[in-house]
Amino acid sequence: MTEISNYKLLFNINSPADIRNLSVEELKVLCSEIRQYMIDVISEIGGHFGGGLGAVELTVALHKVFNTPDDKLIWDTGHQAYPHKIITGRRDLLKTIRQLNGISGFLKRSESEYDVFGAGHASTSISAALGIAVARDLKKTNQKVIAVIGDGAMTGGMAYEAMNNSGLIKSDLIVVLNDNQMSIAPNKWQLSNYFTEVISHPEFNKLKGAIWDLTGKLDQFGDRIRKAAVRLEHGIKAIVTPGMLFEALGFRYFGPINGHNIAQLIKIFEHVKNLSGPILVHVITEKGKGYKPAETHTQKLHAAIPFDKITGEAIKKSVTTPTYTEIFGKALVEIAKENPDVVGITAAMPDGTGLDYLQKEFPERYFDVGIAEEHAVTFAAGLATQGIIPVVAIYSTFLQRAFDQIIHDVALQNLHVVFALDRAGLVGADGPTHHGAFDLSYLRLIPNMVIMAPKDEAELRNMLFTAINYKDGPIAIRYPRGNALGVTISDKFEYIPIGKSELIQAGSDIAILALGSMVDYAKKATQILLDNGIHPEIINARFIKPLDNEMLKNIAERFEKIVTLEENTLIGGFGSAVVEYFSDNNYKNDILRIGLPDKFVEHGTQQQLHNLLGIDPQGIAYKILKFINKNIVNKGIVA
Ligand SMILES: Cc1ncc(C[n+]2csc(CCOP(=O)(O)OP(=O)(O)O)c2C)c(N)n1
Repeated sequence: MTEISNYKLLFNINSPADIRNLSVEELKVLCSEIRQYMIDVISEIGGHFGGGLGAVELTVALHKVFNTPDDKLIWDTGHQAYPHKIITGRRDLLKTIRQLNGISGFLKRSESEYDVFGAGHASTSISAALGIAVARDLKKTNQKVIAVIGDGAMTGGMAYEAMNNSGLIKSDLIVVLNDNQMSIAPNKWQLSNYFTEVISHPEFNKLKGAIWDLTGKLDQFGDRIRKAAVRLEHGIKAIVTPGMLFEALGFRYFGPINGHNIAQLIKIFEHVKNLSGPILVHVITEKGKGYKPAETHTQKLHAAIPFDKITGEAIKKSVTTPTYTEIFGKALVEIAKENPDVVGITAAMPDGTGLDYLQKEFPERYFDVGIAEEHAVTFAAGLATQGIIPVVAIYSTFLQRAFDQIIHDVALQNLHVVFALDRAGLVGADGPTHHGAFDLSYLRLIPNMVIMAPKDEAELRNMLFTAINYKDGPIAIRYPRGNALGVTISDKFEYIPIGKSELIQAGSDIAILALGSMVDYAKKATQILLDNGIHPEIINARFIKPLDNEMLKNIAERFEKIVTLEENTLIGGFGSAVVEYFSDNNYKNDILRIGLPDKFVEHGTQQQLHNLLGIDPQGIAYKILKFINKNIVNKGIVA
């Protein structure tokens, strides 16, 4: 379906320069072709979808009016930038998006000169754009700087820190607020309600024309009159437009503009292009625009797995085991039914974290705080001071944002907050911005923190039960993205003694201390080791902090060579903790640490990445055989 003959214009567009001479009518055709191309490609390979569909006209208008890449266009989060990629020379590469060696699903500086600032995590664009604008001022050049931020990303505090600073610095900067009233889930942005109220007010609509007239004429005046008029404009707008907050922060507000009307978008961008100081253009768009299933099922088609183009229904390959996310979400509801003090907190990811189950069952004990990870943690700390048991469910990668809140607001006061870190380890297609590669390192150094990782879904349930019933302080569980192993689950919960590991299989030649997802890989690697005459002892560490010192002592005394296995960066992770124990206790055993390298791992499937890094069962077995100087005589087959 992506044959060139189906498209009149799209395949002539190899860079934004090619769209600058097109008429408005031609641009409309181009926009519908970009949509069709996105539908054709993404229905086959999956990827972020709804945000991009809604930003097509906006993207085309920005590249038409501004002289990219000299003018600097900075996208927030990056999942909505597929149209941007398509018209900046990566149209044909879209078929490779999020695949091993293919283009990234987000913005990436090394990928294109049009990707001015890398993204993946939300709410960074205004800060980055201000930095770029100030650098321009210092270097006395004159590029335009434009940040595009979604209403979802506006729930992140950093956006306001950046706006406040922009208002102080007064550098020339245009912020485009792409307002589709959706985050992934319905947005939790309080200002949305305010905008809706103002915009639908009849007085606003009467006055709007007059205000824009004034705004349009301002720049024709001389300096003194202009200054006075600008003040007047600010004053009037502050009273009658929805931009009061932005005006108060020092931005000139323009909007709201219909974000699917390309002619109007071009007109407003042409107008604000030459204005000075911080400008905010408020654009209203519809997520999923132009593709009915994505307009209707906005949340489901924010990001899609391959789907039927007609119905929008996902094409599922086969019946699979439940995901860790589902297991967690359902277990939380079971525990919450018994314990009325338990509440759940998500930062804009109800489905992603499995908290949607709690939302349905106990809406009053469920809190979506928006993309506000720092706030989520301190909010939880406040709840915990009053005897509530907050379960903060945040992906490993996004909890990085709340490092100080975990230390200062939770751990220092030794508050009982439960952290549930989904997507710990390599996440696959989302790549380096989203891999959960660092949580063991950033949590392990915090006093009072207990950290667990389950070997399978049954253990995840028991760890959640343990964490909720452990009253002595902060406690974290990290578990991987994707389907669980399919083990039998008991409907009874079991408390796991804090700091106790589990012997999986006794052995005599080498000890493998495995953590979380790596326990299963260690078991699978055993066959190759056995084929080569090596009998490993396998231990499920369960706890990274506190470590099971009794087990470590026993292992140190029985084995000369020890291997640690983890899906976390080797720096400061589980292996580091074990090495510290050995060093502190004067043990001289040989230790091999297997885990993630000290580099950012690219995107690909989880399996491909494990294989490339030698942390799949086969790679693990080979590394162990090399460690004990064994020639590999039998390569073995791993399921
Ligand atoms: C710090 C952080 N938390 C959570 C996410 C997950 N996330 C990705 S996109 C998104 C919604 C963004 O909404 P918005 O900015 O309005 O963009 P839209 O998709 O609506 O265009 C969320 C919550 C993230 N990328 N970064």
